[in-house]
Amino acid sequence: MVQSEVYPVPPGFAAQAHIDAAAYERLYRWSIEDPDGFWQKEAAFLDWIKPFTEVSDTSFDVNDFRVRWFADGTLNGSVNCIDRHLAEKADKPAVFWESDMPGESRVVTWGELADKVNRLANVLKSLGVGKGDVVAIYLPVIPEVMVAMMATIRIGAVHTVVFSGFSAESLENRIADSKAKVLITADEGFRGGRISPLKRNADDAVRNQPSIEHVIVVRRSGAEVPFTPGRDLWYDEATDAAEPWCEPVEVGAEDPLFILYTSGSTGKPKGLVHTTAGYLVHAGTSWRIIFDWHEGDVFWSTADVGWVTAHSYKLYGPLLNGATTVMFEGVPSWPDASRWWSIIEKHGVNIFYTAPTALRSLMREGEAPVRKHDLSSLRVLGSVGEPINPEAWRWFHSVIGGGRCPIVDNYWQTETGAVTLVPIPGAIPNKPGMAAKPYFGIRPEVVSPEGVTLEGPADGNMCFRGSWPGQARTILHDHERFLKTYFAPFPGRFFSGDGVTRDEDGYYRIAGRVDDVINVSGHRLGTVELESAIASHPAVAESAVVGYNHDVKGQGVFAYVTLKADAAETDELRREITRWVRARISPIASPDIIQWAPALPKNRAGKILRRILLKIANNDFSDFGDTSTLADAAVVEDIVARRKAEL
Ligand code: 6R9
Repeated sequence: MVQSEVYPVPPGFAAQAHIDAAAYERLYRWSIEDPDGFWQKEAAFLDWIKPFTEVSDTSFDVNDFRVRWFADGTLNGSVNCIDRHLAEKADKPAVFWESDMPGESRVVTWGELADKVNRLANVLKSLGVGKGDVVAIYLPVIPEVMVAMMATIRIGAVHTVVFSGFSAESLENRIADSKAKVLITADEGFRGGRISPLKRNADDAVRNQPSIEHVIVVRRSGAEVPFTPGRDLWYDEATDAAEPWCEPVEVGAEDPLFILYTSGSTGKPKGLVHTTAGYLVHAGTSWRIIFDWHEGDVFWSTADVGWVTAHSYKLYGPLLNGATTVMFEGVPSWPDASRWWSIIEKHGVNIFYTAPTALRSLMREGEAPVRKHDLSSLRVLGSVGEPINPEAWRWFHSVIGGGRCPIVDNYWQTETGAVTLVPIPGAIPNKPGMAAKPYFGIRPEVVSPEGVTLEGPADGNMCFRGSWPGQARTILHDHERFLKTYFAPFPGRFFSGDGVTRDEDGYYRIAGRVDDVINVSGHRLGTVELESAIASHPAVAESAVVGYNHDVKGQGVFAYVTLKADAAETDELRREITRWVRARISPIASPDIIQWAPALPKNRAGKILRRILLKIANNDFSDFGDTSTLADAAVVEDIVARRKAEL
């Protein structure tokens, strides 16, 4: 195995860090030998209404599955995220918000945040929202998204945040599945100088969804938008008229906190359910440790609020710790490629957390846009969402971090709630591209396809043995699918769906998905979901989608499309299919390449041989392995000839 480069913990960093190498060793061992003792101590991070008496009751056996943490305790999430900081911080900034439009910004203090949260909670209550009801949130990256989430959990309701870049149809599917009672949206959103018609999408999404009784509309652009009296309310008018105090509702530790949809290897996005106490303990304590946040630090995560990264490490983590965060509505490339760097300089950001795909696209702009700004406030950098390639890692480290900031490459998933693998910055030397070592209480296993747990340096499936508090408890309405997807493949362990390599130093490198999920710019897309969207186009007979290697996005969407007999293979139809997918899922899901294929390679049972299609998509035409199962070998030759002709 090649010895990869090692970047030691920067001089002086360990001495000021929450966790140094010795503390990591000691606490990790404790967390594994005595998980209940460890997590009981961590749970003291929260303010409880009624303390719990039992720490955990867990089993990954699919016939006797249980994941319960701190189960008889009670609490309220919004009190932990907001109220408890008010005595010290009412006038201090909670959020520095930067608009898409340069020069336009807002500062939100903890006191203002609390006021809005209480008022909106009262509005929701007056609309009949109560404990366990679902509130859907379809908002851009504006402080109101934080208010909406906090107001929802203040009254014991459950939020489901839907990425504002998703189409009306994607929003509708999530509302239909979650049976949300209220939808909170905005008139319009801004990104990169472009306007997105959020209210219009919201109207389309709820038209046939009777579960939605009311739509609350934040005025973001101030444009005239359709308004349905009786059903719709303006956020500003309703909150201004509401009382400024709302008694927080006491909820059980295992009551649901939120639902978040993510793509899986079947067509339908799954609504992962996170519960209150376990999630808040894991997200809140780990956020402070892995980013080595100290009182007074300014933290910025560039993630969109629709993803789990933002839930745990842009919203809940900072809120639980009373930290000041930057929120930026726009994109890194608009009006020019120095936008992010100007924001870091303006707010003196100390901890900056982003995704490899963005770094790769900014790298292409060279160093000039970076050099225009003073980034000396930076102390810690973070990366998440996909494996970070060593070139991007080095650029991040030297050009953005000035060679002095550790990079916290944290690996986790919507399902795991918060971090599982991470180089804790004061404790673990960096190796570029490696998410390094397990977080406290996490027991990683590299498992062979036959289900054998491998020791030492090894390649295999990324699994975790034993429960941790932040893990999702179920898929909404589909517990069977939850067990089948995550706990049945390798009995006794949670299976992530990722491949992994462990080196001779016990460092882990995530190799990417081993299931039918592709990772485009850090966003998970199910190939089956993409295929059904494409195949629903009237001209399409069938399609197969694979993720091919893409310089900037990590993976790109490569779609093989078989048309119906009466349709013609034109560039216009390619564009139309692309628009079709954008409208049905989102622009993220747009096929990068559409390859016409008169037929798809299948085995005799009719199963598409994706392995072959993946090689062709990566322009690798050499050796297709065992092709004896192909029903018709000529199909592959034909696709190869067509692909070569287009290169
Ligand atoms: C937090 C988040 C999860 C999938 C996961 C894996 C990939 C995330 C990573 C990473 C390598 C990292 N992934 N972080 N791969 N290194 N540091 O992204 O959650 O949106 O559910 O995606 O993302 O493939 O399985 P989610």
